Amino acid sequence: MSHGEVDAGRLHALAVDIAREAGELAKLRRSVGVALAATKSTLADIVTEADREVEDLIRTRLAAERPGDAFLGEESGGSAGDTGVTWVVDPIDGTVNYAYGMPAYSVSIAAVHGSVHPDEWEPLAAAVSAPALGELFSAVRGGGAWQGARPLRVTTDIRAGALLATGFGYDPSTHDGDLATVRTVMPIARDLRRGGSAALDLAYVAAGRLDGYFERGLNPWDFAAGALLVQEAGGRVSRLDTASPRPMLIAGGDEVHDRLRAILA
Ligand code: LIP
Repeated sequence: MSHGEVDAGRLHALAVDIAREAGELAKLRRSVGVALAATKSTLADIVTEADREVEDLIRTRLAAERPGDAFLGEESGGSAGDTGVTWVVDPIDGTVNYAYGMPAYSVSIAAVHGSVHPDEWEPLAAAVSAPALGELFSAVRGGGAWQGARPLRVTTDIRAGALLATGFGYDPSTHDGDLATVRTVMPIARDLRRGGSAALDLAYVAAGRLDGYFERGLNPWDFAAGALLVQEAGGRVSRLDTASPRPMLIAGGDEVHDRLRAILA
């Protein structure tokens, strides 16, 4: 036992089980048509009825299995607990992809210990389910990262340049600055991908399908699970410019991580 007598292995098994069930619900709702529930920070920042229903399923399952844990979800906010464990949840990451019928969306569930601040929490377990793609990625602190039964490992050879992913926020006024950031990073890149789900981008870094990832302005629920996947796959994740309203997240194997930090810090 570690982290205040919390069994990370049991949290991992629970995260995987709930992410799988929540992913199937998201896929079912997508198959019958998606209803827009509301817009948030901008007209482009949408929430669907499925986002809310999936988060409710996750929250209900966790309350039943782990009643004393805290919760922080993208759609329903936070609730306190008394066990030291907080579940950080994005019910459908890649919501715009989901609304348009594109398969690159994911259910992201992480269990952290101690603080709910990303620079202070201790990640314990993670699950990222991509139901439309038939894949589930998971990790347990100190126990490795997996896609199904396949162990994950970040890449190390970037002699041809790094295959990088990034993303852009919902506020159009930030796009010029983010595109300028892309321009500064391209000299180390072989190419760039923009998948639309931070959790899935980070899972792909962990799986060696991307060499690295960088993005400004993510919310804790976007990266809580994916960051542990990368770390348990031998990579590194850092938050830069944390005093700004849009901190920068970078992830990759050692060389890519350090080269992104040198450019973006
Ligand atoms: C999304 C992130 C993505 C980012 C989008 C959005 P959401 O999260 O996963 O990387 O580029 O702007 O923040 O809103 O789909 O949960």
